[in-house]
Amino acid sequence: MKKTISVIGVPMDLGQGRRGVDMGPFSIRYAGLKERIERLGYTVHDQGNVNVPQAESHHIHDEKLKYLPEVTRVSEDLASKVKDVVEQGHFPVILGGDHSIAIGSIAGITQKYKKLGVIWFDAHADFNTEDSTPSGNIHGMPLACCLGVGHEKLVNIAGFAPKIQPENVVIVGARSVDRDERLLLKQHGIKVFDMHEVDKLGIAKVMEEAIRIAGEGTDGIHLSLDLDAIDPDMAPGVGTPVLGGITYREGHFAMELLFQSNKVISCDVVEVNPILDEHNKTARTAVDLVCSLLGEAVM
Ligand code: 4U7
Ligand code: MN
Ligand code: MN
Ligand code: MN
Repeated sequence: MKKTISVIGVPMDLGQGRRGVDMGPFSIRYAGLKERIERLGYTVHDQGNVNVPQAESHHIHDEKLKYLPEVTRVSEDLASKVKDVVEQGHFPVILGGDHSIAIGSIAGITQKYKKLGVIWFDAHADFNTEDSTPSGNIHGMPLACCLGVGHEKLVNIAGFAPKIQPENVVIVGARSVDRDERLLLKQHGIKVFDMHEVDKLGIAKVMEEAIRIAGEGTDGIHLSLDLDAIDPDMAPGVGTPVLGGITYREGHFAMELLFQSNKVISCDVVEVNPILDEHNKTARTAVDLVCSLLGEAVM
C-alpha cells in the first residue's frame, strides 16, 4: 500500500523581505502537484492553507527578528497541523512560503519521528541567529532554530527543544554562507556539502553520504527543499537566487536516490515566488522534483 500524501500550504512571506513568496502554495498547486502525485498511484489529501497574517497589517518590532510574533504564531499552527497528519500516518508535503516555515513543519514531524534526520537542500545554510543575521529575516535562521540555536520563542515551538541533533543533519548545495554563520556551522558540527563538494565528488556520492548521515539510526529523513538550491536557469523565481547551483538532472538524480533509500517521510518545498518567476517555471521544477522524490522515474 502506498502512503497517503497530505499537502499543507503556508502562504508565509514574513520571514523575508520580498513580497510574492506568499503565493508559492498557489503557484505550486497550479503547476499540477495533486494530479501529478495521484498519477503515481498515491492518494492525496490537500489540507488547504495555514492562516498567515498580512504583512501590511503588522509592523516590524525588532529589526534583528522581523515579524517574530507573527512567525511564532504561524509556526505553532503549522506544527500542530503537521503533527496531526503524521499521526494519521500520512507523508506531509508542506508548501511555502519562505523557509521560516520549516521551523513549524519540523516541530510537527518530530512529535512523531523523535529522532529525525534532515537533508537541507539550499544555496544557503539558514543557520543565522539574531546576533549573526545580516538581514533580520527569519528565513535565514530556521535550521539553527531546529537545533535549538536562536531566539527562545522560535527554538521552543511546540514546547520542546532541540528538535534535531547536529549529527543527523546535512546541508546540500550551499554556495552563499555568511561569515558569522559559517562559524556557527563549524561550532555546531554541521556537515555541509557545498557546490565545491558537489563538483568534486559528484551528486551521487554526496547523496550517498547525505542519506547515511540523515538516515542511519534515525526514524526517517525530512527533506527541506529550498528551490534556490537549484540553479537559477531552472529556478529563477526565488527571492535570493545564487548562480552556480544544482542542475536540473543533478536535482532529479538526488531525488531519485532519496526515493530509493526508502527513508524519506516528509518534505518542505519553499521559496517559490511566482512574481519573480518566468511563466511559473520554478513551481513546475518544484513539482517535477517532488514527483521524482515520490518515485516517478524509478518505479
Ligand atoms: B533562504 C541570508 F544574508 N543569509 O540570513 C540571510 F544572505 O531560506 C540569506 O535560504 C538567507 O532562502 C536566505 O538573510 C534564506 C543573507
Ligand atoms: Mn504586530
Ligand atoms: Mn532556505
Ligand atoms: Mn536559500
